[in-house]
Amino acid sequence: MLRIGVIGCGGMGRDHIRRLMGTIPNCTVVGCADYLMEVAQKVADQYGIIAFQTGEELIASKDVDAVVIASIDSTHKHYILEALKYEKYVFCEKPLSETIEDCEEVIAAETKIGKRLVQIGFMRRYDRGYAEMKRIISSGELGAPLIVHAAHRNVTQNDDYTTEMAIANTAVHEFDVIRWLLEDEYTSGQVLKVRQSSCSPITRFENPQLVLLETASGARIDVEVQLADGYAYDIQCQVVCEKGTINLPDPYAVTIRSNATRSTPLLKNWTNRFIEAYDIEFTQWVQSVIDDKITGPSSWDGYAACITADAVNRSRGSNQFFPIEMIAKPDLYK
Ligand code: ISE
Repeated sequence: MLRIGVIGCGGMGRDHIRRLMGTIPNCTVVGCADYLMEVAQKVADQYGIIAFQTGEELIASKDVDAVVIASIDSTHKHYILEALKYEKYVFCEKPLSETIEDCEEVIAAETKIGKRLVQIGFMRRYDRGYAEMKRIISSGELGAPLIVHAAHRNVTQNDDYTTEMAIANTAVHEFDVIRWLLEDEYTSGQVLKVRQSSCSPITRFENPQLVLLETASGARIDVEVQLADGYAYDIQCQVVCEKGTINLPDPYAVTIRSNATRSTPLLKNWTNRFIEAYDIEFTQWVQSVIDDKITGPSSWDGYAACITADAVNRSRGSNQFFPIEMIAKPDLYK
């Protein structure tokens, strides 16, 4: 039984506690922490677990074998480094961090230990649709991938969401999953301003935005990012290869025939859209920690996504591609 501590008791943290306690084999959650102590206490009471006073205390506890971080993005680096101090396995929700320097610090700390201890929560890699797309691309049966068209549409976002977060917290999923699908690295990127949607709270963030990326092999990618699309949580991805195209399937949905109309409902949030992916992701993570060899998305992958988001965000307003230049890849991640 792997004993897990969860830092961050917001929507994602609570969903992970539910999953780790109810669905995922060979593990249990022993405690949680949140910067709002009363929130941590409420969740702890619900599950009969310990509410730690702080994330640091949770990480240091002898009762905690491995740590899950689902707190706000700006705290990720700190808690990862803290977990690395104790050489504990740590699963951190994406993004690894908001800054390149933070990512490099995590990479330096992990390579110093000389063992992969960090996994980043890029759950889309565990989605059956994306996994099948990767299998087809890697098989080479459709030839080389040339172009990717992707759309990441949210119904709504929190009050504190910003234009930059649409890239660093939302489109970061596409940055990871497309790089993984294509097995290619980005060389440059930019974001374009688009006619603004009346569904957006315009004063808060730009919506939509259009991201363009180039890869080392010359593939081109466009990602439409919407934070307030006015209809559903909708994730689309099409990879155009030399001999055919591959499309991400929509999630399972029943067909309703009524009122002279045939319809299929769409989902409203990511926790439902990727529920199976999260389950597979955590099942594999727990097993890999027990086996003492993690294989999921690494700090390096978190860094690659972050450096891409950084270049894209810096390009805003310039109408130019900004270079994406990574440091040399440490052996640990090869
Ligand atoms: C959120 O943090 C996620 O990870 C979701 O998958 C994404 O769709 C959303 O935009 C993010 O805020």
